[in-house]
Amino acid sequence: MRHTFFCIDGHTAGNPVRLIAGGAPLLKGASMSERRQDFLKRFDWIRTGLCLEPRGHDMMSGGFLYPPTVAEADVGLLFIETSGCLPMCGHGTIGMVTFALEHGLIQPVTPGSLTVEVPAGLLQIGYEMQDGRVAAVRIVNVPSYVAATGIRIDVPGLGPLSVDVSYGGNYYAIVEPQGGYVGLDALGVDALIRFSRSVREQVRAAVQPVHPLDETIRGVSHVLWADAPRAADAHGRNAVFYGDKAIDRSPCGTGTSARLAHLVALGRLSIGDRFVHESYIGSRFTGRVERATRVGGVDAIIPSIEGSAITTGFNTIWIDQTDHFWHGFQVT
Ligand code: PYC
Repeated sequence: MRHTFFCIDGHTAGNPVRLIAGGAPLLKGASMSERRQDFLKRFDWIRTGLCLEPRGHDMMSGGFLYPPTVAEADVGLLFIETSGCLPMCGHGTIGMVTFALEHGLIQPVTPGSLTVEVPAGLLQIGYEMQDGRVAAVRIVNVPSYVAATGIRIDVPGLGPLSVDVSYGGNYYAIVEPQGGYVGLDALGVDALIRFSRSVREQVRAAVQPVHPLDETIRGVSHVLWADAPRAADAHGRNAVFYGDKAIDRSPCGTGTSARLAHLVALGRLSIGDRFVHESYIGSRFTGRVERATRVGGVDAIIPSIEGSAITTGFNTIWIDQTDHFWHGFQVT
């Protein structure tokens, strides 16, 4: 049996985005969160087939457009990547919204703005068009908050670290420079991946955060290594580890949101502050602390992130069940 998926491929600030514009499965569920669970239960082979080798690679991510389940939203997004279906993905949202607008897959009621439903909640999106292209997408993200602080771990080869956990649509273990971790360039990608696995495993053993409004959003999935910026006009740099082998090429939208909540909690940023965040490869998102809020009785912020994406081409992909590797594989 051959399944055909019509994809628009591209990247947001260097990290891949595959928008599956044709071939999305029909899902059950009264919200995008319930549809995410239904997709994971019945259609996860589509994710592994399209994200893992031989059709994808370690960093591959993307998703589908769906009709929203709430009247105030224009469109729903479901994210896929190598490790699963994230509740929210910032670089994925910037990419999918850009590709969908540029190719007429979304016709906004109010040009320049959209309300997007994702499993983690509702996003307010602003975008700018220039000569038929989307020049920038700004996401006002879900409430972001610090879930745990001062988790002590000991990473073989790096030594003792104190790690905080913050939520920006996914839960992040945040490692600031300290002790054996003096900055990203001293480590390099291979060591970052190796150390990140140990950090995530130890932090998971210490804390199991659960979102106060949606218990399906749980557990530390990502590790954010914070660093000083390279450029004089930026405010920070980071590398985010996700899946089993990926370092985000973009500055990571949900990671930047989690970091903004973290910096506000530490008293280093205030409401209204702007934060230019560099990625491992030097691409940028501009974050902003929009306002204070509360989530499940906890202090939180509403962050925004702005960035841009580029389409690299159309890709018609077959998942053919006569192919021994139809469901994809990963070399670990
Ligand atoms: O941009 O939110 C993001 C993201 C999550 C994982 C990789 N990128």
